[in-house]
Amino acid sequence: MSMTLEEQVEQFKRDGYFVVKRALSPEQVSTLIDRVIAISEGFTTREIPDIIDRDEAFVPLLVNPPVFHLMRALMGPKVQMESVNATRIKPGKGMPVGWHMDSHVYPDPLPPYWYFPVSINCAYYLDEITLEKGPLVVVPGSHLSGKNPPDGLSEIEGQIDVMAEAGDAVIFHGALWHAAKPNVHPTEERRALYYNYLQSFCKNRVDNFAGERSRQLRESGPFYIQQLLGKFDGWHEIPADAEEQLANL
Ligand SMILES: O=C(O)CCC(=O)C(=O)O
Repeated sequence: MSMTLEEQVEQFKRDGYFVVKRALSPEQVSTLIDRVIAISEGFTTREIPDIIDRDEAFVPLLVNPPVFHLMRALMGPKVQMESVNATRIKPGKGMPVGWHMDSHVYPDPLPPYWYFPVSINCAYYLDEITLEKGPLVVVPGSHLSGKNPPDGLSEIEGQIDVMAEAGDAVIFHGALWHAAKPNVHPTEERRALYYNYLQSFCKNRVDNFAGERSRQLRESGPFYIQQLLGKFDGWHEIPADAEEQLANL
């Protein structure tokens, strides 16, 4: 049985992550795989940055309903994007990522409301993620620890491998301790997209949306996309037809 939005929020607050099953349809997955293959030509790094400006197929996912509704329930209505990247890890390349957290903004002592996230990352997995493909590893509840994770990929008590089917999304709190195991599958690729959402009061020093498509969307796109790409400074109205503007994306 599917969970209510309130139950999803409660689980996220407790664990620091939540798996959104079937966030993408099989058709979307197959299109996005083709686009990731096309834009990744020539890259040898793990991450392919600024994918909104590389292909328009990545734009609608900014406001993909099953993720975007939950994101706003968790972060409030004025969320922005920090970055949007892709990875394509070919067989034999491995490319693990050691323990880290994405937000290093850490008050000490922690305020009572510290589940409140500065950022939440959404990883869309375009391939089934098995143990061989190198799952995301998380330490549930570590977003409330107030501590940094150890370096490397050493075993941590309570750690969990997060398996996913193609099209699932995993959203995780910026302070959650997480890592990614290597892709050791002999023949299959591991492809994923990362949509990192940020509180609007945490302006980034680096603009990851400096390309022409991003600039046009920020100037004249649907309201929520303008907001996500950083059009507004400080307080601003949310127009009554903001949701309707997303209907044709
Ligand atoms: O690829 C993954 O499963 C996780 C990548 C990661 O650690 C990150 O995006 O911060």
